[in-house]
Amino acid sequence: MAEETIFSKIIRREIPSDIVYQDELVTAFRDISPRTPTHVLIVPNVLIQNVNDVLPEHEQALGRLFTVASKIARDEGIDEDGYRLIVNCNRHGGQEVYHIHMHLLGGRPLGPLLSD
Ligand code: DGP
Repeated sequence: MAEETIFSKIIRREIPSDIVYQDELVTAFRDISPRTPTHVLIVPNVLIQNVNDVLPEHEQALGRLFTVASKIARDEGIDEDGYRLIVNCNRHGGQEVYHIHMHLLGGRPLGPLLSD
């Protein structure tokens, strides 16, 4: 059984966070250390540690991450200029929180995908 992270508490609204969207499948909230003017994390409400643990039964919730990313990008007014979606996995991917999440980053030009 995967261990819960701080994100489960955010999803259940047990600790404060800036939630911008929530439905029965996913929750989206502003990153605590934003790297760009818009930096939102979109997470499935169910705990999946990372991409290595994704199963066919998760497809609906994980598909919803994209639907909601598209909506938030529009709401934030960054859809036309563009933005970046990132999902980190494990150590080499730079994953810090082991509850799968999609970063929505935008609001300024982001440059090349990798800096080194
Ligand atoms: P990653 O490296 O992909 O696992 O990104 C984890 C992100 O989660 C990182 O950008 C900071 C953010 N984060 C960590 N703890 C919290 C928290 O308690 N609240 C919020 N809003 N964001 C958090």
